[in-house]
Amino acid sequence: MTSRTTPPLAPLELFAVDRLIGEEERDIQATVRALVAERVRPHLAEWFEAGHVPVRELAPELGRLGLLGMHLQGYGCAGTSATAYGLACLELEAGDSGVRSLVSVQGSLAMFAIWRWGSEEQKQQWLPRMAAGEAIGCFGLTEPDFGSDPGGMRTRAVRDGDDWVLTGTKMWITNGSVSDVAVVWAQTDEGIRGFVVPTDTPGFSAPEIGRKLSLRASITSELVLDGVRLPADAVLPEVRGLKGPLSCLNEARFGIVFGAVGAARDCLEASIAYAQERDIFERPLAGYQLTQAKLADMTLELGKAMLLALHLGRLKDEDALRPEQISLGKLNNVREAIAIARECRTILGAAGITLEHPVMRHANNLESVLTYEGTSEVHQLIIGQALTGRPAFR
Ligand code: TGC
Ligand code: FAD
Repeated sequence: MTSRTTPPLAPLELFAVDRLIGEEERDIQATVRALVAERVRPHLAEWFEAGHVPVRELAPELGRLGLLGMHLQGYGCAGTSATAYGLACLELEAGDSGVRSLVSVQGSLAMFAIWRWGSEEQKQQWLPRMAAGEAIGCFGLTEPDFGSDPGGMRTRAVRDGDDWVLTGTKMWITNGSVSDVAVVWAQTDEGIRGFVVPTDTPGFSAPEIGRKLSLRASITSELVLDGVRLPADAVLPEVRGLKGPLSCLNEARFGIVFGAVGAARDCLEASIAYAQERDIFERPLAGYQLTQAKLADMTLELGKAMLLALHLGRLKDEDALRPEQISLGKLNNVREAIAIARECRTILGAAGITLEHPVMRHANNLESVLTYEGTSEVHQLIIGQALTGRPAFR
């Protein structure tokens, strides 16, 4: 019997992924990791248990590091590479999917919609404050009866003189009740259009959705638009049709491709650390072949997910990333992350069901991540259409 041990390697170290990441991107990643360690991780169990996250306090700190609208150019945004943005999402989600979601919705959905499709006045009015985390944004696409099929939305904007009047309900909206501005998508006589809605406009309310078992360190709300009257210049002038909101989803889904790797990495690292310390039948759990088979298989999937994320990041940096390729990454990486989280939970035994360890919190969060930004089935159908040329959504 041998007792020889070798110094352990971290799972992604084994893949030597650092060699694929430039120095500046590595620095950004390390900075976000440090922020998460100092400012987020110590509070996560408490936030998750309370079903609350201090968005107003956290956002300016995220803004100071340039994480809000991070890969956008101008208007106070950091203008980093897409890969750097992805790596930031990875580190944020290694903390908690809810914190990554806060950043995704602010930067990739609300800010991106204004940045890509807004007027110069809308950009000047909102983007610098949103980049600084002084103004919070949300993105209202989903409705109670239209999630996967947003084209069916019933929220309607009608002209009244020069004004627009919005009526309808949006559902499952991240940051809704803490937002200063909502980007709301609505049917009009000219097709689907986007509106920039200050949340203090009469007729707007955002009741919070409670009793969630997932993404508890994130705020989720309804948006109720009860005859919300907006001036003519509230509409996003540069886009009509579903491609407006779908173009924003591309950005947020890209961040999730990386983010899911972060959640999975955190689970794997936590369960390896636990297995090293936990004695079972008088020796460490980490030394058993069954445990090592689990760890090896999970490391393979984690590393493949990371390599896929980095490949998609490079494609995006070359402006060559197609939406179907983002679907490959979102489908694979979230599906594998949730499988890893569940397998890691088994290694922790009973201790794994508590908030003393991050694993089941990640597993529960990943249930939302699997569903939002296009369910697994929607991404299978997008990939199926790419492979066959036949849309099978309907
Ligand atoms: P379809 O007929 O295929 O397309 C309508 C128009 O949109 C264009 N298009 C896209 N444009 C940009 N990017 C994309 N990815 C696009 N996909 C399609 C398309 O070319 C067409 O343009 P045009 O000019 O010809 O009109 O649309 P469809 O009605 O068949 O729906 C397709 C489907 C099912 C793939 C799509 O609707 C879909 O993705 N459904 C899922 C909805 C979803 O993901 N919702 C997410 C809401 S936001 C959220 O969840 C935030 S969670 C918090 C967080 O992110 O952290
Ligand atoms: P449904 O569309 O009703 O789907 C139910 C099931 O049917 C799923 O399994 C789905 O895959 C399947 N299905 C759908 N179409 C097909 C098909 N053609 N063939 C076979 N099966 C199919 N939305 C926003 O707009 N903004 C936000 O900020 C936001 N934040 C969210 C935060 C959280 C925590 C959550 C959970 C959701 C959030 N969403 C947000 C909503 C999210 O995008 C939707 O939940 C998602 O798009 C799925 O819609 P749905 O829940 O209505 O499910």
